[in-house]
Amino acid sequence: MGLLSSKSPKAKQAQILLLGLDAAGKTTLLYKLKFAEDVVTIPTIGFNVETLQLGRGVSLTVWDVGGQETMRTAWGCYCENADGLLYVVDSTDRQRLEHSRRELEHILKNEHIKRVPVVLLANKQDLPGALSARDITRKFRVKNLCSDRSWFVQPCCAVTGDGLAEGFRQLTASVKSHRKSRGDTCAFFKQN
Ligand SMILES: Nc1nc2c(ncn2[C@@H]2O[C@H](COP(=O)(O)OP(=O)(O)O)[C@@H](O)[C@H]2O)c(=O)[nH]1
Ligand SMILES: [Mg+2]
Repeated sequence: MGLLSSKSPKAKQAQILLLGLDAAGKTTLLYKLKFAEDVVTIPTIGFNVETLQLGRGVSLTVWDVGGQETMRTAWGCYCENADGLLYVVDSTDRQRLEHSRRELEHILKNEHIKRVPVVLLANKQDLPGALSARDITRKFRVKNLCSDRSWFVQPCCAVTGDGLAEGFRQLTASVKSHRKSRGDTCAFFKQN
């Protein structure tokens, strides 16, 4: 089943928030990981919640919160209990790049996700004219935005799945060390 392995009932879940502007590719990405297949997406009203098992006793609960203007005001409500943030960027949408950057800046100010690790997914790398991960890093001024936390920018294509496993792996590792640094026992990362 693609990236996913069978469910371990004992594994405690890390809460991962999946955000980004509408049409960035969040739902495509989520279902690519979950079902390892292509799905036809419709704009998300409210949110989808999915639990992914990524092996080694790690499972992630991903909140795919709708990205339209009206839903964006509600993003903050989902921050409580988040262990990590996946922020999806449409690397071809140059017009809304600054808009997307501002939304990320805004969400990172939420006190519930202070120092919570971030992985930016520079999505739609299959399309001509897509900005590279390096371009996105620079244009988002990620070093400044995320100076208080661990961050990583991962190029990916939600349609083919390229780069998704790497992005999740990176986030999982960062969440793990973040929780350790907070003194958490990190029980949910132990082998069950
Ligand atoms: N070419 C290409 N299209 C993508 C990619 N990811 C998503 N899409 C398309 O972008 C559109 C919006 O995707 P969706 O997952 O609904 O975005 P969401 O609003 O962020 O959930 C859909 O038509 C997807 O098929 C990608 O990596 N490459
Ligand atoms: Mg969606």
